[in-house]
Amino acid sequence: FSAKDEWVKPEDPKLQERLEWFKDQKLGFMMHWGTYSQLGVVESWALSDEDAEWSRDGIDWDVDGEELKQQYFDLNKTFNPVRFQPDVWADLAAEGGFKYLIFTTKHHDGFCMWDTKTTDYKSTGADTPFHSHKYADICKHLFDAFRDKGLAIATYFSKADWHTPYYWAPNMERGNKTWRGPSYNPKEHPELWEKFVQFTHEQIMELLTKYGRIDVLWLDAGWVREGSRVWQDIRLGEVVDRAREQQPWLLSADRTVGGPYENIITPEQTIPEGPMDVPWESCITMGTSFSFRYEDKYKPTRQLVHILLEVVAKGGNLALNVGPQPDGRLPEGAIVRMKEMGAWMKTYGEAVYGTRICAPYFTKQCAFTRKGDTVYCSYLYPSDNTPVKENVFIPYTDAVGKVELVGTNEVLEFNRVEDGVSITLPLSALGDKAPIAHVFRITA
Ligand code: FUL
Repeated sequence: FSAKDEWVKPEDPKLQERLEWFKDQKLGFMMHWGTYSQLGVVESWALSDEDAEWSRDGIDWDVDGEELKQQYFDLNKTFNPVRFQPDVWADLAAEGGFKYLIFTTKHHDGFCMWDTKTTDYKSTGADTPFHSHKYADICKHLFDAFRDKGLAIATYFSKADWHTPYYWAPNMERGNKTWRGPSYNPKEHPELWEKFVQFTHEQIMELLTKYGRIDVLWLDAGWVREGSRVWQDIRLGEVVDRAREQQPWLLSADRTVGGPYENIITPEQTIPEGPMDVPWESCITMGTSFSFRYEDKYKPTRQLVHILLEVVAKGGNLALNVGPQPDGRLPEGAIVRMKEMGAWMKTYGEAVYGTRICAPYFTKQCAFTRKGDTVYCSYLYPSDNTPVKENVFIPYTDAVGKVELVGTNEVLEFNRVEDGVSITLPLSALGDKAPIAHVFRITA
């Protein structure tokens, strides 16, 4: 993660404090939802010729080029998620143990999920059948519902916008195919680029001033920045500074850009190899895609919990992504897993929330965390039928005075052995099926 070396500690003590708050949260609920959800393939990318092979897979478009793009852009005319119930989503997220929401206010296709003044290409736009629905201003109702449940709000916002005529994104290296946008060169037409900058700033300012308290501005499309291909400076720092006059707690994640506005590093679909001491958050999909797929396969709850424990043991947060359905409901498979994760976190959350890294961090079998003087070791079982042995070895070499089993609070026998501790599990912990993990609470 190259940006790791460019991470800059904010000077403002308030922001330093907010970063500690961020590290405490551990589990975010990310959602990619937009008109693209109707296609059931992938978010926005069907617009990109460069990515056509996979992003248009199974979409029966017998047109090409601009015509195809028009069909994509026309998806607003059928976007009508009449079964959207923000309170139901918020309830599920709270039950699942999620502490904050990360929502796609606008993905690369430029469709705005809030009532912006900058374009009619939005959930409240006249062409969108949903515009007259009581929840048409999706961001407003979603953010309010999640805040009511005590969750914090992060706004995903794509800097790239393939809908506005002020954006230019040519496919420079690969032939003469272009992404959406007029062929002007921002270097030759700074006045057009400036329009794009103003348009983007206005959108972000709307979100940050009219939609209540926002905790994190999560800016995607890191490639839109000076020095990358042909793009020019989009001066987002100006917006963040302005927004902070009203929301001094605001953190920003300007992905892969580094510098003072990338407060949080955001690896995607991957977990760093070792612990990282900068604030970071991995976004990982529950299924295979960020946006809804009809035939998607979700990771088992066991694997999702193990991913979370690995991320946390390495000092990060997990932004677990679910793609809502075009009708406005969450997929059944996702709901089941959210509930199961929540049930697990109810018992074992003390080893997750509010913890910090603790050597030896993560071995394939064990995930360590620390809260004050208490150390937690989650001993992971990869599957139901992994044998559960009575004596468990954990590679922890610091002083150990007492070991308890989280969940039952039984005090466990242990022996100091070379390079670690051997813990004896009580009979009650030795069932036929391996649990997701045994979690040990260790004090000196
Ligand atoms: C990427 C985007 O291009 C993907 O579509 C997705 O939104 C992911 C979280 O970030 O950069």
